[in-house]
Amino acid sequence: MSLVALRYDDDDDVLAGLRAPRKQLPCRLLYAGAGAELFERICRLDAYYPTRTELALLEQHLPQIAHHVGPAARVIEPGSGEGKKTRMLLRALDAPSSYVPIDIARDQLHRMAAQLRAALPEVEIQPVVADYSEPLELPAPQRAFRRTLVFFPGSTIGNFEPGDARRFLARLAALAGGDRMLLLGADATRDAAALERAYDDEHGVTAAFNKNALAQLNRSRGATFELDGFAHRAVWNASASRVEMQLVSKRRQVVRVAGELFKLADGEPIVTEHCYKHTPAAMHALLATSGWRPRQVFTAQATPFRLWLCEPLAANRV
Ligand code: AVI
Repeated sequence: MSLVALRYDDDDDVLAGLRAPRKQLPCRLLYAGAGAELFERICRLDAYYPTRTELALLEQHLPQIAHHVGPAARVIEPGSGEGKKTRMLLRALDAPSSYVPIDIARDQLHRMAAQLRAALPEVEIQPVVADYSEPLELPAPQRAFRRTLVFFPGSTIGNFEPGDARRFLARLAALAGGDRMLLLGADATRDAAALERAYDDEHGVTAAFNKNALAQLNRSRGATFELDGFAHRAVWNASASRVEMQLVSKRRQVVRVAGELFKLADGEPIVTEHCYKHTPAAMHALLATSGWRPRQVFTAQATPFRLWLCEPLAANRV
Protein backbone atom coordinates (compact mmCIF):
# COMPACT_ATOMS: atom_id res chain seq x y z
CA MET A 1 0.00 0.00 0.00
CA SER A 2 3.05 2.27 0.17
CA LEU A 3 3.03 4.88 -2.58
CA VAL A 4 6.24 3.80 -4.26
CA ALA A 5 8.76 1.10 -3.51
CA LEU A 6 10.11 2.64 -0.35
CA ARG A 7 11.45 0.47 2.48
CA TYR A 8 8.60 -0.62 4.72
CA ASP A 9 10.55 -1.75 7.79
CA ASP A 10 9.25 -0.24 11.04
CA ASP A 11 8.65 3.44 10.46
CA ASP A 12 11.56 4.14 8.10
CA ASP A 13 9.18 4.55 5.19
CA VAL A 14 8.14 7.81 6.89
CA LEU A 15 11.65 9.27 6.74
CA ALA A 16 12.35 7.79 3.29
CA GLY A 17 9.12 9.36 2.01
CA LEU A 18 9.97 12.80 3.41
CA ARG A 19 13.49 12.63 1.93
CA ALA A 20 12.12 11.81 -1.56
CA PRO A 21 12.00 14.57 -4.20
CA ARG A 22 8.19 14.21 -4.26
CA LYS A 23 7.42 14.08 -0.55
CA GLN A 24 5.05 11.36 0.57
CA LEU A 25 3.81 9.60 3.68
CA PRO A 26 2.47 6.05 4.06
CA CYS A 27 -1.32 6.08 3.99
CA ARG A 28 -1.59 3.90 7.12
CA LEU A 29 -0.93 7.12 9.12
CA LEU A 30 -4.33 8.43 8.01
CA TYR A 31 -6.13 5.62 9.84
CA ALA A 32 -4.14 5.76 13.11
CA GLY A 33 -5.62 7.22 16.32
CA ALA A 34 -8.62 9.41 15.53
CA GLY A 35 -8.27 8.46 11.83
CA ALA A 36 -10.36 5.28 12.09
CA GLU A 37 -13.34 7.25 13.44
CA LEU A 38 -12.82 10.04 10.87
CA PHE A 39 -12.88 7.44 8.10
CA GLU A 40 -16.17 6.04 9.44
CA ARG A 41 -17.54 9.60 9.27
CA ILE A 42 -16.34 9.94 5.65
CA CYS A 43 -18.26 6.75 4.83
CA ARG A 44 -21.46 8.36 6.12
CA LEU A 45 -21.08 11.55 4.04
CA ASP A 46 -23.51 12.06 1.16
CA ALA A 47 -20.64 13.16 -1.06
CA TYR A 48 -18.66 9.96 -0.43
CA TYR A 49 -20.59 7.72 -2.83
CA PRO A 50 -18.56 4.44 -2.63
CA THR A 51 -19.96 3.18 0.70
CA ARG A 52 -23.65 3.65 0.02
CA THR A 53 -23.24 2.45 -3.59
CA GLU A 54 -21.56 -0.74 -2.45
CA LEU A 55 -24.14 -1.32 0.30
CA ALA A 56 -26.92 -1.02 -2.27
CA LEU A 57 -25.11 -3.43 -4.61
CA LEU A 58 -24.71 -5.96 -1.80
CA GLU A 59 -28.35 -5.58 -0.79
CA GLN A 60 -29.45 -6.28 -4.35
CA HIS A 61 -27.05 -9.04 -5.39
CA LEU A 62 -26.13 -11.00 -2.26
CA PRO A 63 -28.68 -13.76 -2.94
CA GLN A 64 -27.06 -14.43 -6.29
CA ILE A 65 -23.56 -14.17 -4.84
CA ALA A 66 -24.55 -16.66 -2.13
CA HIS A 67 -25.81 -19.02 -4.82
CA HIS A 68 -22.41 -18.94 -6.56
CA VAL A 69 -20.49 -19.39 -3.32
CA GLY A 70 -22.57 -22.33 -2.11
CA PRO A 71 -22.92 -23.80 1.40
CA ALA A 72 -20.42 -24.05 4.27
CA ALA A 73 -17.93 -21.44 3.10
CA ARG A 74 -15.09 -20.08 5.18
CA VAL A 75 -14.98 -16.28 4.79
CA ILE A 76 -11.71 -14.34 5.12
CA GLU A 77 -11.81 -10.55 5.32
CA PRO A 78 -8.60 -8.50 5.26
CA GLY A 79 -9.21 -5.16 7.02
CA SER A 80 -12.56 -5.95 8.56
CA GLY A 81 -13.53 -2.51 9.90
CA GLU A 82 -16.86 -2.00 11.69
CA GLY A 83 -18.52 -5.04 10.10
CA LYS A 84 -21.82 -3.87 8.59
CA LYS A 85 -21.10 -5.36 5.15
CA THR A 86 -19.74 -8.50 6.80
CA ARG A 87 -22.97 -9.12 8.67
CA MET A 88 -24.93 -8.67 5.45
CA LEU A 89 -22.68 -11.19 3.68
CA LEU A 90 -22.68 -13.81 6.46
CA ARG A 91 -26.46 -13.58 6.80
CA ALA A 92 -26.91 -14.06 3.06
CA LEU A 93 -24.57 -17.07 2.70
CA ASP A 94 -25.85 -20.63 3.08
CA ALA A 95 -24.66 -21.87 6.52
CA PRO A 96 -21.17 -20.29 6.45
CA SER A 97 -18.73 -22.37 8.46
CA SER A 98 -16.33 -19.73 9.76
CA TYR A 99 -15.29 -16.12 9.47
CA VAL A 100 -11.68 -14.90 9.73
CA PRO A 101 -11.43 -11.10 10.06
CA ILE A 102 -7.86 -9.79 9.75
CA ASP A 103 -7.07 -6.34 11.11
CA ILE A 104 -4.25 -4.45 12.79
CA ALA A 105 -6.65 -2.57 15.12
CA ARG A 106 -6.81 -5.16 17.94
CA ASP A 107 -9.53 -3.55 20.10
CA GLN A 108 -11.87 -2.80 17.22
CA LEU A 109 -11.31 -6.34 15.86
CA HIS A 110 -12.13 -8.06 19.14
CA ARG A 111 -15.16 -5.82 19.70
CA MET A 112 -16.47 -6.64 16.27
CA ALA A 113 -15.75 -10.39 16.76
CA ALA A 114 -17.70 -10.39 20.05
CA GLN A 115 -20.67 -8.66 18.40
CA LEU A 116 -20.64 -11.16 15.53
CA ARG A 117 -20.47 -14.15 17.89
CA ALA A 118 -23.56 -12.82 19.63
CA ALA A 119 -25.40 -12.11 16.38
CA LEU A 120 -24.35 -15.28 14.52
CA PRO A 121 -23.59 -18.00 17.09
CA GLU A 122 -23.59 -20.73 14.45
CA VAL A 123 -20.57 -19.21 12.65
CA GLU A 124 -17.06 -19.81 14.05
CA ILE A 125 -15.33 -16.43 14.41
CA GLN A 126 -11.50 -16.53 14.30
CA PRO A 127 -10.06 -12.99 14.43
CA VAL A 128 -6.43 -12.49 13.39
CA VAL A 129 -4.55 -9.38 14.58
CA ALA A 130 -2.15 -8.67 11.71
CA ASP A 131 -1.17 -6.21 9.01
CA TYR A 132 -2.93 -7.84 6.09
CA SER A 133 -0.61 -6.22 3.55
CA GLU A 134 2.20 -8.43 4.95
CA PRO A 135 2.47 -12.25 4.62
CA LEU A 136 0.41 -14.01 7.32
CA GLU A 137 -0.87 -17.42 8.37
CA LEU A 138 -4.50 -18.32 8.96
CA PRO A 139 -5.66 -20.12 12.12
CA ALA A 140 -6.43 -23.83 11.75
CA PRO A 141 -10.18 -24.17 11.14
CA GLN A 142 -12.15 -26.06 13.79
CA ARG A 143 -15.07 -26.68 11.45
CA ALA A 144 -15.05 -28.24 8.00
CA PHE A 145 -15.62 -25.87 5.10
CA ARG A 146 -16.23 -26.40 1.40
CA ARG A 147 -14.45 -23.39 -0.06
CA THR A 148 -12.92 -20.10 1.00
CA LEU A 149 -14.42 -16.76 0.03
CA VAL A 150 -12.14 -13.74 0.37
CA PHE A 151 -14.18 -10.58 0.99
CA PHE A 152 -12.40 -7.33 0.15
CA PRO A 153 -15.00 -4.57 -0.19
CA GLY A 154 -14.80 -0.79 0.02
CA SER A 155 -12.55 -0.20 -3.03
CA THR A 156 -9.56 -0.50 -0.69
CA ILE A 157 -7.76 -2.24 -3.56
CA GLY A 158 -7.56 1.29 -5.02
CA ASN A 159 -5.19 2.35 -2.24
CA PHE A 160 -2.54 -0.11 -3.39
CA GLU A 161 0.05 0.81 -6.01
CA PRO A 162 -0.47 -1.36 -9.13
CA GLY A 163 2.41 -3.77 -8.40
CA ASP A 164 1.42 -4.04 -4.73
CA ALA A 165 -2.20 -4.73 -5.73
CA ARG A 166 -1.09 -7.59 -7.99
CA ARG A 167 1.14 -9.12 -5.31
CA PHE A 168 -1.57 -8.70 -2.67
CA LEU A 169 -4.31 -10.39 -4.72
CA ALA A 170 -1.89 -13.20 -5.66
CA ARG A 171 -1.08 -13.67 -1.96
CA LEU A 172 -4.80 -13.85 -1.16
CA ALA A 173 -5.20 -16.50 -3.86
CA ALA A 174 -2.43 -18.60 -2.28
CA LEU A 175 -3.84 -18.04 1.22
CA ALA A 176 -7.37 -19.07 0.22
CA GLY A 177 -6.29 -22.27 -1.56
CA GLY A 178 -7.59 -24.12 -4.60
CA ASP A 179 -11.33 -23.92 -4.03
CA ARG A 180 -11.46 -20.17 -3.59
CA MET A 181 -13.59 -17.22 -4.55
CA LEU A 182 -13.06 -13.49 -4.15
CA LEU A 183 -15.67 -10.77 -3.72
CA LEU A 184 -13.97 -7.49 -4.47
CA GLY A 185 -15.49 -3.98 -4.42
CA ALA A 186 -13.82 -1.54 -6.81
CA ASP A 187 -14.56 1.96 -8.05
CA ALA A 188 -14.10 3.11 -11.65
CA THR A 189 -15.44 6.66 -11.31
CA ARG A 190 -13.50 9.11 -13.49
CA ASP A 191 -15.80 12.13 -13.20
CA ALA A 192 -13.51 14.84 -11.83
CA ALA A 193 -16.31 16.86 -10.17
CA ALA A 194 -17.79 13.83 -8.38
CA LEU A 195 -14.34 12.78 -7.22
CA GLU A 196 -13.54 16.24 -5.93
CA ARG A 197 -16.80 16.31 -3.92
CA ALA A 198 -16.08 12.86 -2.51
CA TYR A 199 -12.45 13.48 -1.60
CA ASP A 200 -12.67 17.15 -0.57
CA ASP A 201 -16.03 17.28 1.19
CA GLU A 202 -17.65 20.56 2.19
CA HIS A 203 -17.75 19.55 5.87
CA GLY A 204 -13.97 19.24 6.07
CA VAL A 205 -14.06 15.64 7.33
CA THR A 206 -11.64 14.41 4.66
CA ALA A 207 -9.37 17.39 5.37
CA ALA A 208 -9.28 16.42 9.08
CA PHE A 209 -8.66 12.77 8.10
CA ASN A 210 -5.76 13.84 5.90
CA LYS A 211 -4.20 16.09 8.55
CA ASN A 212 -4.49 13.26 11.05
CA ALA A 213 -1.40 11.79 9.35
CA LEU A 214 0.61 14.79 10.58
CA ALA A 215 -0.99 14.70 14.05
CA GLN A 216 -0.07 11.03 14.27
CA LEU A 217 3.58 11.81 13.44
CA ASN A 218 3.58 14.56 16.08
CA ARG A 219 2.45 11.94 18.62
CA SER A 220 4.48 8.95 17.53
CA ARG A 221 7.68 10.39 16.02
CA GLY A 222 8.16 13.61 17.95
CA ALA A 223 7.33 15.60 14.80
CA THR A 224 6.67 19.35 14.84
CA PHE A 225 4.00 19.71 12.13
CA GLU A 226 1.69 22.70 12.69
CA LEU A 227 -1.59 21.48 11.23
CA ASP A 228 -2.69 25.02 10.28
CA GLY A 229 0.39 25.30 8.09
CA PHE A 230 -1.01 22.74 5.62
CA ALA A 231 -4.03 22.65 3.33
CA HIS A 232 -5.86 19.50 2.26
CA ARG A 233 -6.03 18.99 -1.51
CA ALA A 234 -7.49 16.14 -3.56
CA VAL A 235 -6.15 16.06 -7.13
CA TRP A 236 -7.60 13.89 -9.89
CA ASN A 237 -4.71 12.58 -11.99
CA ALA A 238 -6.53 11.31 -15.08
CA SER A 239 -3.51 9.78 -16.81
CA ALA A 240 -2.67 7.68 -13.74
CA SER A 241 -6.42 7.13 -13.06
CA ARG A 242 -6.10 8.08 -9.41
CA VAL A 243 -7.09 10.69 -6.84
CA GLU A 244 -4.02 12.01 -5.04
CA MET A 245 -4.56 13.08 -1.44
CA GLN A 246 -2.10 15.84 -0.66
CA LEU A 247 -1.19 18.16 2.20
CA VAL A 248 0.11 21.40 0.73
CA SER A 249 2.49 23.58 2.70
CA LYS A 250 1.00 27.07 3.11
CA ARG A 251 4.40 28.69 3.58
CA ARG A 252 8.12 28.02 3.57
CA GLN A 253 8.76 25.99 6.66
CA VAL A 254 11.05 23.51 8.36
CA VAL A 255 9.67 20.56 10.31
CA ARG A 256 11.43 18.07 12.52
CA VAL A 257 10.50 14.38 12.36
CA ALA A 258 12.32 11.84 14.53
CA GLY A 259 15.14 14.33 15.00
CA GLU A 260 15.61 14.99 11.26
CA LEU A 261 14.85 18.38 9.67
CA PHE A 262 12.80 18.65 6.48
CA LYS A 263 12.37 21.85 4.42
CA LEU A 264 9.11 22.56 2.66
CA ALA A 265 8.65 25.28 0.04
CA ASP A 266 5.50 27.45 -0.07
CA GLY A 267 2.96 25.36 -2.05
CA GLU A 268 4.95 22.12 -1.83
CA PRO A 269 2.72 19.01 -1.48
CA ILE A 270 3.19 15.93 0.66
CA VAL A 271 1.27 13.03 -0.93
CA THR A 272 -0.53 10.94 1.70
CA GLU A 273 -2.64 8.51 -0.33
CA HIS A 274 -3.41 7.36 -3.86
CA CYS A 275 -6.95 6.22 -4.63
CA TYR A 276 -6.81 4.35 -7.96
CA LYS A 277 -9.98 4.04 -10.00
CA HIS A 278 -9.91 0.76 -11.93
CA THR A 279 -11.62 0.75 -15.29
CA PRO A 280 -13.04 -2.68 -16.23
CA ALA A 281 -10.06 -3.24 -18.57
CA ALA A 282 -7.60 -2.40 -15.78
CA MET A 283 -9.40 -4.70 -13.36
CA HIS A 284 -9.48 -7.59 -15.83
CA ALA A 285 -5.71 -7.20 -16.32
CA LEU A 286 -5.07 -6.97 -12.57
CA LEU A 287 -7.11 -10.10 -11.86
CA ALA A 288 -5.57 -12.10 -14.70
CA THR A 289 -2.06 -11.39 -13.43
CA SER A 290 -2.88 -12.36 -9.84
CA GLY A 291 -4.56 -15.75 -10.23
CA TRP A 292 -8.20 -14.71 -10.51
CA ARG A 293 -10.85 -14.25 -13.16
CA PRO A 294 -14.32 -12.74 -12.88
CA ARG A 295 -17.22 -15.14 -12.55
CA GLN A 296 -19.86 -12.40 -12.43
CA VAL A 297 -19.60 -8.61 -12.24
CA PHE A 298 -22.31 -6.49 -10.60
CA THR A 299 -22.37 -2.82 -11.67
CA ALA A 300 -24.14 0.02 -9.87
CA GLN A 301 -26.50 2.17 -11.88
CA ALA A 302 -25.62 5.69 -10.78
CA THR A 303 -21.83 5.31 -10.57
CA PRO A 304 -19.39 2.85 -12.14
CA PHE A 305 -18.76 1.03 -8.87
CA ARG A 306 -18.61 -2.75 -9.22
CA LEU A 307 -18.60 -5.91 -7.17
CA TRP A 308 -16.31 -8.44 -8.80
CA LEU A 309 -17.10 -12.03 -7.88
CA CYS A 310 -14.02 -13.98 -8.93
CA GLU A 311 -12.83 -17.57 -9.10
CA PRO A 312 -9.44 -19.17 -9.75
CA LEU A 313 -8.01 -18.24 -13.14
CA ALA A 314 -7.60 -21.91 -14.08
CA ALA A 315 -11.08 -22.99 -12.89
CA ASN A 316 -12.93 -25.38 -15.18
CA ARG A 317 -16.44 -24.06 -15.64
CA VAL A 318 -19.31 -26.42 -16.35
C1 AVI B 1 -10.20 3.26 2.29
N1 AVI B 1 -10.29 3.77 0.92
C2 AVI B 1 -11.02 2.86 0.07
C3 AVI B 1 -10.75 5.17 0.80
C4 AVI B 1 -10.76 5.59 -0.69
O1 AVI B 1 -11.80 6.07 -1.14
O2 AVI B 1 -9.76 5.40 -1.37
C5 AVI B 1 -9.86 6.10 1.59
C6 AVI B 1 -10.27 7.54 1.51
N2 AVI B 1 -9.42 8.52 1.37
C7 AVI B 1 -10.10 9.66 1.36
N3 AVI B 1 -11.37 9.40 1.46
C8 AVI B 1 -11.51 8.07 1.57
